[in-house]
Amino acid sequence: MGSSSSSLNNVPDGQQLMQETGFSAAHLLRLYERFKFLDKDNRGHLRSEDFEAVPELSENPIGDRIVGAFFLPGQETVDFSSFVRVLAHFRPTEKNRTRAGAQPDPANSRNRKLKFAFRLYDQDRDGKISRIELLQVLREMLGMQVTEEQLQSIADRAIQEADLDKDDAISFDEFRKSLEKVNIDHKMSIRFLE
Ligand SMILES: [Ca+2]
Ligand SMILES: [Ca+2]
Repeated sequence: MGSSSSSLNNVPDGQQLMQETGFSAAHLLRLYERFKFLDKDNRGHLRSEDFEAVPELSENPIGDRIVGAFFLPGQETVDFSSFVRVLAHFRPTEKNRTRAGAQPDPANSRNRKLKFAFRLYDQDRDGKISRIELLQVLREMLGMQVTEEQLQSIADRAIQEADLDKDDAISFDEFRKSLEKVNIDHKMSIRFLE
C-alpha cells in the first residue's frame, strides 16, 4: 500500500480523486498513464481528436457521443480530473458500499449511470429524449443494417413502450423505468478501465 500511495503523489489530485470516484490508487495510476499517452503533446489536457487513439471509442458507432460526454458544454479540452470523473461512471456498481467518505450517489451508481446514458441521447439537454433524438441514435447504432422505415418503427415502438405520459418524448423517469430490468453494468462496460 505504501508504494502505491506514494506513486499516487505523481497523479494530479490523486488522493481526492480516489476518495471521490472510488478508483484504487493502482487504477488511478493506470488511468494517468493512459491519459498521458493520449496527451501526445504533453499539454496536460485532451482534445476530442486525442480520443481517436482509443479503439473502443473510435470503433463504437456512438463513440462520438461518448467522447462528447467528456467535455462540458462549450469546452474543448478535458483535464485529468474531469477525465477520471467521467470514467467513474463506467466502474461496476458496488452492491454494498460501506467505504468511509463514500458519496451518497457515486458516479458508478445505477442512477448516475442511467443519467449518463440518458444524456447521450438528450443532446439538446432539455430533459427529454425526443423522437428525433432517438432516431439519430438508432441511425448511428444500426446504420445501414436497417431501412428508414424499420428505423421509424423501432423508434415508434420504443417510444410507445416508454412514454407513460404520452407527450411523444421520453423523460428521464420514463427512461429509468423502461430500463428497470436491464443490466446497466453490462451495457456500460468499457475496456478502457481494465
Ligand atoms: Ca432533448
Ligand atoms: Ca413522456
